[in-house]
Amino acid sequence: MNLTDKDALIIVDVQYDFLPGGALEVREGDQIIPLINSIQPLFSCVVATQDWHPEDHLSFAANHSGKKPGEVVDLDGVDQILWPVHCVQGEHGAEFHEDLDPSYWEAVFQKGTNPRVDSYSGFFDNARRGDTGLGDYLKERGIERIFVCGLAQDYCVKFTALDGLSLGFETYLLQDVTRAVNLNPEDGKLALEEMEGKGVKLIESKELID
Ligand code: VGL
Ligand code: ZN
Repeated sequence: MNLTDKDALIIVDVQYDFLPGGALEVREGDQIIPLINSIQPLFSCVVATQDWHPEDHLSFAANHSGKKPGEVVDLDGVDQILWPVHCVQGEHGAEFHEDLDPSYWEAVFQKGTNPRVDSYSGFFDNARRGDTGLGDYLKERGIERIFVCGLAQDYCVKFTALDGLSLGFETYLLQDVTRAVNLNPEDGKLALEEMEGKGVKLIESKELID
């Protein structure tokens, strides 16, 4: 595949809380780190997203009395799955893994900062009321194709890819450079099917070099 300066790599939420041992761990999440480091130099534009919640965030089960992670509540008309407390601003769990090389990153887009609405996508919050600026950033940079990788395949990676598509970017998912949280065992597989059905192209990282 011939990469040009119109291509961007988007690294989604490779933070301690989504890695093995973290508050919202993704199995094998750490296995993607060396792959990310090996593909970053192939791109002239690399950006990262960071889940970055205030401690009173309403996606946390702990902030709803009597609720447990996995239960669903209504937040201003939007269904919200409740999560364990994770990626709290300034805490270790919110930091990027130290083995990930940030030297290629042009910018980091933080999301999930409004306590009343969650934000899976790196572009918009789940109510589509707030915008992180990532879409305009990439458009101003002349980007036409985006390559998405990171965590978790069935939440933030999926929503980032689908929003990228809706903004008109030709969108690729790096299938081997993501892992699913799989609250339900099939969620990762269903996410891949949904992305592919909507027009995201599924590729393997080795295809970037061929
Ligand atoms: C994520 C659940 C809650 C993710 C973030 O990065 O996929 N999932 N917050
Ligand atoms: Zn979150």
